[in-house]
Amino acid sequence: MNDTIAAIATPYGSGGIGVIRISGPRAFEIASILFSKTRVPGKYTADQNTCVLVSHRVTHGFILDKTDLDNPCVLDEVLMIPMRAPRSYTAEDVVEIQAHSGTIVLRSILELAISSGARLSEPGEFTKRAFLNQRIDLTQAEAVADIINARSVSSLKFASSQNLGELRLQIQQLREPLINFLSRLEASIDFPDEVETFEISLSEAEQLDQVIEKCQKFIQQHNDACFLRDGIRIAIGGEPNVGKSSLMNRLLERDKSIVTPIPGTTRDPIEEGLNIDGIPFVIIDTAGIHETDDLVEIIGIEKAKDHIIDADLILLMKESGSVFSDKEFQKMIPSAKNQEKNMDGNPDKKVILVINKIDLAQENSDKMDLTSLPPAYAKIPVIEISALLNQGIGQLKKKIVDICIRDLSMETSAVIPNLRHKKALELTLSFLESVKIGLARGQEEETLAIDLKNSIDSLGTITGETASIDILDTIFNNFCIGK
Ligand SMILES: Nc1nc2c(ncn2[C@@H]2O[C@H](COP(=O)(O)OP(=O)(O)OP(=O)(O)O)[C@@H](O)[C@H]2O)c(=O)[nH]1
Ligand SMILES: [Mg+2]
Repeated sequence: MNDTIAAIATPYGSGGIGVIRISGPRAFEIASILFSKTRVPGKYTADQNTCVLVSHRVTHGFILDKTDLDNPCVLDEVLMIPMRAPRSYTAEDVVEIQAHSGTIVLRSILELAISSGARLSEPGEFTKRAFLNQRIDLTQAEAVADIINARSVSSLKFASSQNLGELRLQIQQLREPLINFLSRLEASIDFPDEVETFEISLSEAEQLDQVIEKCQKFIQQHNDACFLRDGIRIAIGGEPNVGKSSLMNRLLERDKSIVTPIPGTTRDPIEEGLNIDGIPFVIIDTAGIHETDDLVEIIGIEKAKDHIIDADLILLMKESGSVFSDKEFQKMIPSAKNQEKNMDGNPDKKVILVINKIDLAQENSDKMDLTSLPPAYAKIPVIEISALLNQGIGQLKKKIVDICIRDLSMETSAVIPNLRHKKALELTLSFLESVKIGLARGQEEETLAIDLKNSIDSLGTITGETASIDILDTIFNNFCIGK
């Protein structure tokens, strides 16, 4: 923390602008060694340049390589943005140099900064410094990584609200009543003569229940949001040749899966990311499910069934005019027990029946009567399409979004804990449950105090107040260099 770090903050490669970031006590000094307001080297001394670097004022100038003092040369024309502590990203003195973006030019400027006294930063070190200088908490630092890695507008919105400190605030609100409760408990341990047998007050009991409830809600929100972070998994399943691969290609708007008139074309499951209305999905084309002796197909069918069980949404495909039976439905949507688990006990909830090849039905003028489907199919939404003629695909996409979003209970402004937060919340819950059981059984105050303290500490690991070095390393090592 006492040294000055530097890194290229923008991606490698050619581009309009590339940024070099310098942070630490010598940032201004190092920047002014490299910088000159004039392209005529030597006209300005380093001292004069130091005066030029006024905090939070963009300054135009040139980066000079003065390795050969008699013959200094201009490396690039740049804009310099000096920011005095604590009004910077790291809360230290920071200088950002906006140069032209090219691997060689940026590396050369970085090397100059390093030879002038800076050290190449570790991954995530700028953000780590912002955290250690208490400008941001751990949830905000993690949100920075989430913003960079966001794969959809909705995950970006969640990350941004976390970046503004919303989760930190809510975790602090959970810790507060627990800390108050603990101090009263400790007082009764420390001054047994003054405090009679400890009893939890009505409001403390209520607050404890509220904290437990809130932790449970956070965990639920994490589970819901996994959909949005990792993509909602949609498996396309059905008998061979019904047009599953054709539908996959239509949804992706490109030819990803092989389509042929030969039944059994798709063997291995084929996965691809897809964005509909800013929501990330992962779509999986699977082998056609049917009875077969072909060993390769059998393996493919097993994989297909696994994907169908794991999927958040199943597009069950049938050909227009084909026969529908409950028995076949059970075969296509295997392991009803697992499905019930996936679908909150309602197996009809996340299947869309996709009737394909309606172009053929129209030709034969024998459109299906969808009102008399057997019971297993009766409750699920039906969309008719022609994958070949690209008909009904927009309607299907709309249905997919409706069904998936309907199930997400949270609002877009909700605070979403990540997996690390979720584990800490689960630990907090287990300690709080022990406190509750202990209170009910009239356990000694010392034991209650230990459980309560542990619950407070585990909440503290979320914001970083009680996070260990290991946790910090794991988080910041996942960042890129320059962030
Ligand atoms: N007329 C018509 N033909 C279609 C339609 N959709 C797909 N097909 C044709 O049906 C045949 C099978 O299509 P695929 O997409 O390969 O079917 P699949 O379900 O992936 O087949 P498998 O991988 O073998 O299980 C191909 O010849 C497609 O051109 C459609 O909407 N109308
Ligand atoms: Mg196929």
